[in-house]
Amino acid sequence: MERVILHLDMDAFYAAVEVRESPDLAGKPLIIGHRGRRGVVSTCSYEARKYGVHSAMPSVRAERLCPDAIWLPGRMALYVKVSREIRRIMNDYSPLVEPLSIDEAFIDLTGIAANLNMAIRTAHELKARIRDEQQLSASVGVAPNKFLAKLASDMDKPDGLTVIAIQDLPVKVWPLPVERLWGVGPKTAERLRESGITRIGHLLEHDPGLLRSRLGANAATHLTALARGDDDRPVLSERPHKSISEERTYGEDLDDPEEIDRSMLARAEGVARQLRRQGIVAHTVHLKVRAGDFTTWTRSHTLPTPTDLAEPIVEAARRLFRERIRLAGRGVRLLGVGVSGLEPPRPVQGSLFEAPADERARKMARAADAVREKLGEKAVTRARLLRKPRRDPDEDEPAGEASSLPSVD
Ligand code: TTP
Ligand code: MG
Repeated sequence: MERVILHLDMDAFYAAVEVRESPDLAGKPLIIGHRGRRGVVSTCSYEARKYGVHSAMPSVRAERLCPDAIWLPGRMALYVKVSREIRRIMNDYSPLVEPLSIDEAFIDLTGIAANLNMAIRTAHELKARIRDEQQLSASVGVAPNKFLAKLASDMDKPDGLTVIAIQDLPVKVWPLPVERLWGVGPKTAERLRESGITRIGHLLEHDPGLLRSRLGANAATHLTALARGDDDRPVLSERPHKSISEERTYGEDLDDPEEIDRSMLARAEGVARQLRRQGIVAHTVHLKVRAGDFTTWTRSHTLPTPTDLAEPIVEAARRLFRERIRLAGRGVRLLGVGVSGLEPPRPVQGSLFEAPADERARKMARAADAVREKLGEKAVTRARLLRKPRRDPDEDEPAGEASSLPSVD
C-alpha cells in the first residue's frame, strides 16, 4: 500500500509575517535578527537571499553582504500565533499532522487522497487557503514517505509544489548531494566522499560490502534504503489523542441481541483501524449504550495487554455489555465503542509481548486495512458482519435521524 505524505514548509516564515503586517516592506531585502557583533540572522526575505544572506549567519556578515537591508528584531508571540492558525488549516485535511518546527509539518493523506496525483489537488487547496486566510505562501512536497516529501517541498521554493514518486528518483533524487540524506552530517559526508560517493545515486552503485565496512552495517543499510526511496517512518501527530471512539445512533432501537453484537463488532473494528492507522495501541476499552428511554451507560475495562486489534476490544465490550448493563427489555438507541490509554506500541520483545496468534491477526488486519483504503469500506467485511443481509443495523437507518460519529480528543 503506497502512502501519501505531504510536507509543508512556510516561505521565509518570520520575514513573510512581517511583510504581511507592514505591506510597504514587500519586495525589499528584509532581515529578521539583531544587528551587531553578537547577533545572528534568524531568517530573511528572498530579496535579501539574493545577496547571499541566510539563516544562522552572523549579523556582521549579513550587514556587509546587504548593507541596504531593513532589519527587524522579530516577534515570537506573533509567529507562534500564525503557526497555530496554519496548523488549524492543516488539521482540516487529516487527523495525522506532525509539526516539525514552527513553520513546517508532515500531513499523512494516506486513505484520504487516493494517490499522489490526487494529493496534488489537496496541496493546491491547502496552499490557496493559507494564501487567502493568512496572506502567506508555503512550499509543499508530495511523496510516498517523509524523506521524499521533505526533499520535495524544498525543491521549488518559494511557493513551490513538487511531487516525487518512486519512478522520479533517478532524475530528482539521485543527482542530489549525499548531505541531503536524512542522517548524513559533515563527518559521514566526508567519509562517503573518501569513497567517491558525493551524490545520493552513488550509494546504490557502490559495493554494498565496502559501504558496510566504511560506515557500519546500520548506517549503510539506512542510507541505501533512503537512496532507494524507502522510508517507513510513520507520521505522528503532535499530541497523542487521549481517546478514540465511534458511536452510532439507530433510527429504530435495536433489540435483537445478534444485531447489537454486530453493531458492537463494527464499532470495535472502526476504532481498531484508527489505532493501526495512527500506529498506536490502547489500554482501556469503553462501551457507551443508550436505551430507547435515554437511560445511558458508560462502562470501561482495562485490558491486560494494550492492543490495536478489534478482537480484544470487542470481547471487552461484549463483557461490559453482558455484565454491567441492564437493558431490562429496552432496545438500544445508541451504541458506542471507544478506547483510551493510548500509546505508541512497545518494541516487540519476542513472545513476551506478543503471542504469535496476535502477530498473525495484526498482519491480517493490516492487509485488510490496505485493501479497504484502496477499494473502499465495503471491500473487506467480516463474515460476521454479513451474516444477516436482511437487515444490517449499520445501513438500514432512516435518513436524518441516525448518525455515526467518529470522535477523537
Ligand atoms: P526555515 O523554514 O528554515 O526558514 P524560512 O521559513 O525563513 O525560509 P524558507 O523559505 O527557506 O523555508 O525556518 C523557519 C523559521 O524559523 C524562520 O522563518 C526563522 C526561524 N529560524 C531561526 O530563527 N533560525 C534559524 O537558524 C533557522 C534555520 C530558522
Ligand atoms: Mg520555512
